[in-house]
Amino acid sequence: MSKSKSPEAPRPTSGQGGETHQTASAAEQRITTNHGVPLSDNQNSLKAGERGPTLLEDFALREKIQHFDHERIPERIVHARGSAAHGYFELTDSLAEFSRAKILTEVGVKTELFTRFSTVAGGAGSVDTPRDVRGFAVKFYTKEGNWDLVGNNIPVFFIQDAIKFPDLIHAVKMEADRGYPQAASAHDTFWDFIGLMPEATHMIMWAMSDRAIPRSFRMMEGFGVNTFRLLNDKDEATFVKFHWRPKLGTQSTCWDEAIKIAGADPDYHRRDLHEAIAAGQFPEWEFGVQLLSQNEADALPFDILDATKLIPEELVPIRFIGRVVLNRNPDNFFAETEQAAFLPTNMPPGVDVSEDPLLQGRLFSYQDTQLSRLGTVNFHQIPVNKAKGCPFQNLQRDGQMQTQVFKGRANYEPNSLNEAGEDGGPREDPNGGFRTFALPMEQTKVRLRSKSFADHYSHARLFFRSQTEIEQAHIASALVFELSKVSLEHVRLRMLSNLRNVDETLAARVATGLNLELPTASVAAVAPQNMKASPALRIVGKYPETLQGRTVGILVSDGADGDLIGAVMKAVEGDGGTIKIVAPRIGGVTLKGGKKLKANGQLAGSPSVIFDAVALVLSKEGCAALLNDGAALGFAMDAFGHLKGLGFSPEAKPLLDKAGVVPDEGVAPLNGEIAAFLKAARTRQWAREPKVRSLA
Ligand code: HDD
Repeated sequence: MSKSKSPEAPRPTSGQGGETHQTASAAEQRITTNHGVPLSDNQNSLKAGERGPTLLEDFALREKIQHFDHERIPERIVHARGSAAHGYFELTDSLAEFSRAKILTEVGVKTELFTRFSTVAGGAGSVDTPRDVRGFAVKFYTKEGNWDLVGNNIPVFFIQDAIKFPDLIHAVKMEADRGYPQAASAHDTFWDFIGLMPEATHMIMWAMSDRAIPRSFRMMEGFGVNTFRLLNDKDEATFVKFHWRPKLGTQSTCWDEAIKIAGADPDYHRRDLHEAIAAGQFPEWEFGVQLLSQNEADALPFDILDATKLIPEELVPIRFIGRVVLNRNPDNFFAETEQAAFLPTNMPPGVDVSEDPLLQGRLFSYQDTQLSRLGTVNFHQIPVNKAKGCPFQNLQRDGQMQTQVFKGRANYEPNSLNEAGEDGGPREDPNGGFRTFALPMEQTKVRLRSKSFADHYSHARLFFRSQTEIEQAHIASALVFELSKVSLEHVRLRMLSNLRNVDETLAARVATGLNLELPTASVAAVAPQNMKASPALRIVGKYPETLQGRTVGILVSDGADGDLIGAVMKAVEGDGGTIKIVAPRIGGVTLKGGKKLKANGQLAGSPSVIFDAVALVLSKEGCAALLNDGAALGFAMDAFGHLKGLGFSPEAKPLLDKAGVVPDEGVAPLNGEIAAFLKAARTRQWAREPKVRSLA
């Protein structure tokens, strides 16, 4: 073989006097090894001759490859896929009567925080929109240490006792022998487990509701789920549940849409959060508490230590005490989002746990899991985890990746080194320090579930019966979808038996959807009660009709009316919405009159599922050219099917007709009048649903 260089593929010769596209202009920008040795060539490994083998001596190559080989760390066992942002909490109403935590008593003070949203079941590389619970974890960097509220977008949980958590997660994740399905609860092992755990039925109602297919992280409610305690100056305790309520309202996708988004944009939620913050549209939540005394808790017909139960707002109203704003994207995904370690054990003085047996298990698990994920007891020194705005100091020493350089001899306590003029190190603070609620106890050791946890169906019934008809139909249809993916008939039948205890009409609808005979009802440990409906648990009809946080996609063609496009853009943006132009080709189109319009997305890669509303502004010829284009037809058909507002220039009508779009209130001609389209674009067209989909 010839040793001469190939003329087509010139060898980069950076650092050897040859041409290079990237030489350092200043010493500070020089690329170096991890130990600071500047490099002259980052393009070529060191070889014995131009075409010879690579030399072991090449420390720069070895270091670079070795570091790369170790880039991955274990992903979270659950909640592996997530996205995060920095922001702040501002207290507007003091809880001094109930808590001595400064963050809950200093009105007007802003506390930095870091929030990570996640799905539960899928791996780190899974998609954003499966049917799943969403994690809602907040780390407040308070003056008195980090406070981590590690919640979800659903206020209850599947199980009552932490000892069942590994079983739950094994059942929902990929099946053990085949390694699928990824990020989906619609499979045998999940429903097998759920059917055998009637305590999960309430959570299942939520997981089958539209709450589990959120439109955006910005449009999710957050809940601390477990019951906690607040402790005041006198160490008096009050039970507390934590709530976040999104300013944009709680909003969801349609199931068919969520499935399609998974293909069109697997990073849909991640992108949405990042782009909103980058555009200065800062996501915001009201932060609230439900407070109740021991007596009030005792008077409830359920146990507040049972995480499968919620406290209806109609019984104990939420007191909103502040706001959370997310205003800064992380600089580096790995360093911040991936290495963030949330610990339910992180609480400032004035906040304390309850005896909820699910929470009690969590108090062990998170600290433990961080050790295998982050590899060292010093993970609290990673910048995103480090306490800010307060000193942290103790006598814990050494360990892998220790970054603190301690001075002096005081690594034990008590000591009297100060008497010799040395620094004696930090001391405990009986007044300002964390104190645990002095819960009176004299008990027998048992492995028992409290009888007060035995009612598994009343809250499931409460949730289902509190929903609008639309939402009830979605729950029934989601159950049909999921159980249709179950291959074991006895598993389907068992779920139907359990559902009869929730609501007979629901069980019958699901049975019809599966084309199965209704089996006898399972025996409930405690007969379900009819609780007073809680309209607060609905989504439909509650979120604000606004274009804020919503994106309108305009499909355009060559020869389209630029004035009309401009008018739609102005109106949508004026109302707080975002516009994306979609064109058959990414270079854009030439409008009527010759002006060019650039596109944000190409039609095949920008289906209507990624927009909240669409407008089709086409020329006659442009429309004709798209009539046989599946992507164009799908654009209109899906927008209509997903109950979106749809505006169209008169020339685009043939495309709508061919796509099966039937005029209704949400389908608005754009002939000089934009108000009707704007109105339609601000919400979903629920009235259309029965015409486009058969629901259970
Ligand atoms: Fe958990 C992560 C939420 C019960 C054990 N959990 C994790 C995250 C969230 C929740 C949001 C991701 C945090 C992040 O973004 O890094 N978990 C919950 C809620 C629960 C719950 C709301 C019920 C009230 N979890 C729960 C139990 C156990 C765990 C009962 C174990 C006994 N959870 C973990 C964990 C994780 C975790 C294995 C995995 C990775 C991590 O902690 O950092 O320790």
